Parts: sequence; structure tokens; C-alpha cells
Amino acid sequence: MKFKYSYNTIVYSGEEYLQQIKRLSKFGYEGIELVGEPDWYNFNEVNKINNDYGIKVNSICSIFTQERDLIHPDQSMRQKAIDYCKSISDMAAEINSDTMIVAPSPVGKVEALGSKEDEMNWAIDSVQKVGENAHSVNVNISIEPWNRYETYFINRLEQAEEILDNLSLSNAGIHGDTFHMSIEEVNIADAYRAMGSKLNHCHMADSNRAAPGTGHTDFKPILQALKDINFKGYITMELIPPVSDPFACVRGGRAEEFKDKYTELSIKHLKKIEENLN
Ligand code: LER
Ligand code: MN
Repeated sequence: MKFKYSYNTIVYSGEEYLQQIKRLSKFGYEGIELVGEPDWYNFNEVNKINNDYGIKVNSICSIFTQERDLIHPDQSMRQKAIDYCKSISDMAAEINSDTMIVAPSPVGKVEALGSKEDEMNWAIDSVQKVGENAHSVNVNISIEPWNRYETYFINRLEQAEEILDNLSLSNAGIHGDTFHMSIEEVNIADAYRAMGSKLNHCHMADSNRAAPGTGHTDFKPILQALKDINFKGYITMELIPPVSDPFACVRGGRAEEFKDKYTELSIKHLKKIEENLN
């Protein structure tokens, strides 16, 4: 079994889609992760170009801004976030993506607006609805914890699992992003192992959120854990420039090395480690 690699294209923001796909094809990627902003894409163009280059949209990275808060105390705000997520599962269906990422609370919301119990109940209720909408169009959801500087709500995989275990869905799983995990987990490989078959998607970045191989994360035990749990999803490089707002790269600038240079370096580094796994 070989891992499948893809690249989160938020750092390509503003580039022509054809140029993005040509780059991924050149460096040996099988998948692309699109940004969860349906208005940015012409779905016919995406499907045609993907087909021409044999690259699949493996996932959509939903963008949870303050207006998209699945655990907001105001029911109409939660509904707004659920509607946004529905637009992402519909987008996923149109461009043949198996998976969409879901995070219960927005990037940069670092303080609770309700009690712990209420917020957990809202999370379960909202994610259940998001998952049902996704299921109706054959899309999986993957619940992603983030580090404490981006959210107070769920920071470790076992906390995402608590939500997952309270859902009645067959199309939901856990997402593990090595950048967040390097801050929050005791051990990244052990955290992946503990999720086993519940893990359905991974983001990989080094400790500095740049290409694997440029920081101090040791990817060997991490990839070994994925192999041992028989992980069949995609490993998506999600690399973000060193700014506290992960969406700042959308506004352009300071991300040149995240194009050719890191796209090539990331896959080379991980494939080399993969070749030497037990
Ligand atoms: C999204 O996948 C993520 O990891 C967060 O940092 C928000 O961008
Ligand atoms: Mn991520």
C-alpha cells in the first residue's frame, strides 16, 4: 500500500486553476485540496482540468470565519454556519470530492460564548446536521481540531472523537493536522494510532508550518503509525506562511516559496521516508 498525497491550495490563492494543477502534476501529487469558497471556482473547468491531468479533488478545506460558527449561542448564527457547510458539501459533490473538513468553531475565536456543556451540545447538533447534508450527496466529513491560538474549543484528536462518538453518521471521521498536533498532542504518532480507523484525513506540515523537512518534526514515526493503522485517506500538505491569521495568505504576498519550492520539497521528503517504513 502506498500513501496518496495532495496539496492544500490556499497558498496558491489568486493563481489560475490550470497552473495549480500543472504544478501538482509535475511534482507527482494525486490529489488537490480546494479552499472552501465555492465562488472562487468554475466547477466545469475544475472537472475538465482534473480529468485532463488525472488529479482528484480529495477534499475541501472549509473556511470557518467568525460568521461561520457552528457553536454560536444564537441559533440563527449556527444555522448560517450549517448552510455554509451545506454549500461546501454541494460543491464537493459537483467536483467529485470524497471529503470536506469541518471545524466546530471559527479560526481566531479563542474564548467561549457559552457554557462547556451547551457548546458541546451545539457542536454535536450542528455537526450532525452538516454530516447529514453531506451524506445526502455522498460526501464524508472530517472533524479537525486546531491549536489553542486558533481555537479554545477542540485542540486534540480525542476531543474531536468525543463529538464523533455522539453522532449518528456513517460518513464522519477525525482529521489530524500535524502542525496543530505538534503543539497540542503528547505524541503525534500515538494520537494517530489511538484514532485507528476513525482517522479519515490528515494535514501535514512541519513544526514551523512549512514543508515537511524544513522544521523539527520527525515524520518517520508519524508515517509508520499511519501505515500501521492502514490509513487509506490522503495526506494533504497544508502549509501556511508564518502569520497568526492562517487566511492571510489568501490576500497574497509572502508565500512564493509555498508554490514550486515547498510543493516539491514536501512530497520528496515524505516519499523518501515512506520508502523506508517497516
Ligand atoms: C485548517 O485546516 C487549519 O488547519 C486551520 O489552521 C485553519 O486554517
Ligand atoms: Mn489543517
